[in-house]
Amino acid sequence: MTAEARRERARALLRDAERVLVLTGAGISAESGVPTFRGAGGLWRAHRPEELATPEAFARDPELVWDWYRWRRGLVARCAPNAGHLALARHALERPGRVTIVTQNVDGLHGRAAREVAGSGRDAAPALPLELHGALDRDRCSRCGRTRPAHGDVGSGTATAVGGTGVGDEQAPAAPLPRCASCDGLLRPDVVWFGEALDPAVLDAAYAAARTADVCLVVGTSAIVHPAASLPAATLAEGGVIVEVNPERTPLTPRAEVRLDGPAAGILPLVL
Ligand code: BV8
Ligand code: ZN
Repeated sequence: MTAEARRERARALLRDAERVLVLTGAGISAESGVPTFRGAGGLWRAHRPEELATPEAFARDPELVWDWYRWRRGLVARCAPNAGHLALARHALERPGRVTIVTQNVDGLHGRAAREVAGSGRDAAPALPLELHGALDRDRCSRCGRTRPAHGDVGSGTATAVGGTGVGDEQAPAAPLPRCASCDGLLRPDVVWFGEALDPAVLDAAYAAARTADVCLVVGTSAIVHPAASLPAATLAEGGVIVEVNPERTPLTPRAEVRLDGPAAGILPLVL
């Protein structure tokens, strides 16, 4: 089947679908400049996510983990939604209640795309994603659970982010660890680390959408992190089909009705 024939097949499946579940991973943000986790650019400043995105790492060295997340916040704050995010947001806004976007990403780019496409006149809600793994730009108290937007903490993790002159004083003392305004507990990024449970309400909503979807559109995920990677199987189990957008094959590829082989920012605008 030619690439265009595959795209036509995907268009037909998405056009005829009453309900669509979209599952996205780091690959959809690659063209926005956000490193993926396991791809070639999958290093986050010489750290692998599996080694720092864990409660053990945070307990062992909260300063290192906070410095890493501050650096990531700074990097993501300089990125913007790409044509793939915008095409998905437009698709969801045109079909309110029929398209559910579920993301493993914590970069907030789907939410920014939804608000950008909706503009000031429309409600962005139909295109806002279920964020399975939390959000980089939110803090949570490790003691009482209260959350807050990441105040001015969107630093680049370097001296300038902590009030240093920023001129060559990269080794400025790290910022004091952020503490909860209510209970003085140590704050942490409000993301789900490896070994931590996902928010049950978010996961239940994602599974409900997966079970009722005619099509599960899987974009830019290596499909190895669970439980996220098991959502497409829930669509298959109820008779739905998988459409995969990824330049590489994944464990889901053999079960996909069609795989569109290429970058999300190029393919999604052609298909949605
Ligand atoms: C849990 C937030 C239990 C933090 C993240 C052994 C077997 C099975 C499971 C496990 C196991 N050992 C451990 C587990 C469980 C573990 C897991 O699945 N590990 C994996 C590595 C095997 N899962 C967990 O720990 C989860 N929790 O199981 O809890 C429990 C239950 C009850 C009570 C207590 C405990 C929690 C998982 C969440 C971890 N947090 N992130 C942070 O970001 O700092 S996960 C992290 O990986 C990101 O969220 C990321 O999104 C996610 C998945 O990665 P991908 O998104 O797929 O990204 P990746 O780089 O891998 O792939 C990119 C893809 O894009 C590639 O395919 C590439 O080809 C493609 N691509 C590249 N460019 C483009 C593109 N596609 C399109 N366009 C492009 N331009
Ligand atoms: Zn607290």
